[in-house]
Amino acid sequence: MPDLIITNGTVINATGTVEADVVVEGEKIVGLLSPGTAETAELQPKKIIDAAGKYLIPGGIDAHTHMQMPFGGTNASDTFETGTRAAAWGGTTTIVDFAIQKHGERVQDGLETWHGLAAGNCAIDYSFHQIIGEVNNDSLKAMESLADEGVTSYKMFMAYPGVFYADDAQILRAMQKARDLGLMTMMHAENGPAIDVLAEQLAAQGKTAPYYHGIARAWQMEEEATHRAIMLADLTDAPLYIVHMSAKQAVEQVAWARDKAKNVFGETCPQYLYLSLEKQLGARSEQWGDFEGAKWVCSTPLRSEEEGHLEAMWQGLRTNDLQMVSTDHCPFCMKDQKELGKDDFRAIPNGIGSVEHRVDLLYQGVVDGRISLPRWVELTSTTPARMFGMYGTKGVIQPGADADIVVYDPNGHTSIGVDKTHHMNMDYSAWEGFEIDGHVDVTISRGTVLVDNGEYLGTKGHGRFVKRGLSQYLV
Ligand code: DUC
Ligand code: ZN
Ligand code: ZN
Repeated sequence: MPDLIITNGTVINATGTVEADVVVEGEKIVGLLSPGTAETAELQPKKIIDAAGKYLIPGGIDAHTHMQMPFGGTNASDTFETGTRAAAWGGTTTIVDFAIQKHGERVQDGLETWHGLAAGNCAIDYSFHQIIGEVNNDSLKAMESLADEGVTSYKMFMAYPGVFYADDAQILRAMQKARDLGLMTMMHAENGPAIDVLAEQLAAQGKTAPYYHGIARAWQMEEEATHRAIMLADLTDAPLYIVHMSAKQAVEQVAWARDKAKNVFGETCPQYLYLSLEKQLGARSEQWGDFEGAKWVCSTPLRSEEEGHLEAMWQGLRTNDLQMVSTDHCPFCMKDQKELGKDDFRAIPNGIGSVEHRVDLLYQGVVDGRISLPRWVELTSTTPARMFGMYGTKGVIQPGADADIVVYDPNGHTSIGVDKTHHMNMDYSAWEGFEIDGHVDVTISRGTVLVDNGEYLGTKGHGRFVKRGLSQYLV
């Protein structure tokens, strides 16, 4: 006897849409039936969800989050508990967070620490990428056991000198290792040393408002680093995934590499599709004392809409020069956190919180005619699963997959704001006032209903660690 049948919905996979009833036993999807055949076959499920007029989509996979990340003298304000609960509210059933090896630490210890932070605290399933904050002989050796631990991707930073920064020689050595091991190299591609000089010069001129964060992190810094990362990946034959892309010119570099059939991939984030330097950080935050702009200080930075960066991100999603939309969820409250940079933008902790809104914000792209329904699912679930070695279990509604399913109402409505729908542990919303023409009605994780039409039924500790395989996206 099935535990659950979701009837009368339209199932949307990356491959297309079909009217089907979805049958769930335990944690798994066991069948897709033509509508009505469950009754004819006299299947008597323990529970029925009527999804007439609704979409059934595979649970969202946010492959870039930073729950409780130590950064800029503070910690990201969502813990694994609060952040994964908020994710469930927004239709995300899996996150891939970043375990951190800091300078002077062992990679194994960093991974163990992050397991300790997440275990027993997550509402949804979780996995880890490994940040290699110091490339040396020990960390290169430690990379050899990552795949056995289910951690098949690692991240380096071309930014943040003195914190996570890796120079070209270190990047080259790590990429050689990753190529041999089949690991995916993820890159924060911004020229950190040059950015730091520009930031110092701006501050010396008294230009310390949040707006100048984006001026120091000019698009040339992103284009240059992206190109350099691509060339090092080409030389070493290592697959490369550039995270949180926001500059038109940097995406052109990825497109150029992909046209040469390279295994080079690009991710953008909702903030680079919808939020801009003009609208969020415009003239008002250039004024001394207007600290409002700190809400949108993140890296890479918000860019100019007038210069076409936002449009280029949408175009990249259409042409598949960009394959994924993750959030880079790294929330900080204004009070006591962003405020650390009240007198100097360089001290504002970098990050925006969006883990709750990604599926909705991308659905608005469907409503606005920018992407199709299957592409929405591909960007938010299927490609993250394939890119990071989870496809089949996650990222698709088909027999044998985990029953991670979202019932999405295309006729519903979601108003985003700190006092409205927001469950993230933040005292503001970077998305205040956004209105979405759709709604997450029900979120199901491995057969368990976490969110049911405005009611939260999830539990801390339901979420399990996902051991990932190697990328299933390479050519
Ligand atoms: N960018 C952010 O905005 N926050 C955390 C780290 C990063 O690279
Ligand atoms: Zn980054
Ligand atoms: Zn990040």
